[in-house]
Amino acid sequence: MSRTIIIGDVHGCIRELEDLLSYVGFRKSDRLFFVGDLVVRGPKPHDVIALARSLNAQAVRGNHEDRLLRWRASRRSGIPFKVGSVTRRTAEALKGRDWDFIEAMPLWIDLPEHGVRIVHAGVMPNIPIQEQPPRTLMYLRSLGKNGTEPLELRGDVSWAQAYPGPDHIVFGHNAQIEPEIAPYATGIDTGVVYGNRLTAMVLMQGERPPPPEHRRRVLVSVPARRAYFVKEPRPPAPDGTPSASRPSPFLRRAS
Ligand SMILES: [Mn+2]
Repeated sequence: MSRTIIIGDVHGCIRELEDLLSYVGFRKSDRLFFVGDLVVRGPKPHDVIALARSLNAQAVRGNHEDRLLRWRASRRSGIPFKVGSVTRRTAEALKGRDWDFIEAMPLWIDLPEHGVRIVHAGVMPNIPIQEQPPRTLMYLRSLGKNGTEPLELRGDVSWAQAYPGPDHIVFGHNAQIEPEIAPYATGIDTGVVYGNRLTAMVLMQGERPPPPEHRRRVLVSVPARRAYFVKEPRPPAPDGTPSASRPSPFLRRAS
């Protein structure tokens, strides 16, 4: 029987991806999907894309793939687009076929058999998917202004908790220690690149994600072998306001 396996943000962590595929007993008959951010920050961008390609996986576009593509476009057009050394190192490690794969990544993937829609970051509740700005789908983290404004920072209002369905959204981007479980959404970025875990949702043929109290039944994860990237707290904005109202759970502890 064919299963559907949706994997959280890999960020170049090839060994943990192999660990997870082996842990779930991945077979050729399974269908494999990724929530985006396959690369950048972790050690092996080319190996991750090559493995995804060889397993006929499909992936939605994450903010890191977006930045890689914008960087490459800028090199071709001559219009400057700044990226940091981490993104640049990944860009230089990618080969031609890796770029083809990244370029083909859509903004969302629908799996009607499971009532699931995969996006990288999230959606604005109550707006049809075709009307969501691409930037929202790749960068959204929380909601501002009484739930009407998309925010790219960690805020106090979760779009996932506010999202009313009916499609079940499986997403990444907002790395947490534990998967984020909402009535009609599941966040599966558990920060493998920061040394936490790599998580997947595994659905049997025709299975829909169970209600929140049973959601864990379809989630599996493997531990990171190490931390590959240390997240620094962002400096405050020039006017002195904090850059986010809630810090990332993966900020380096003050020593
Ligand atoms: Mn992301």
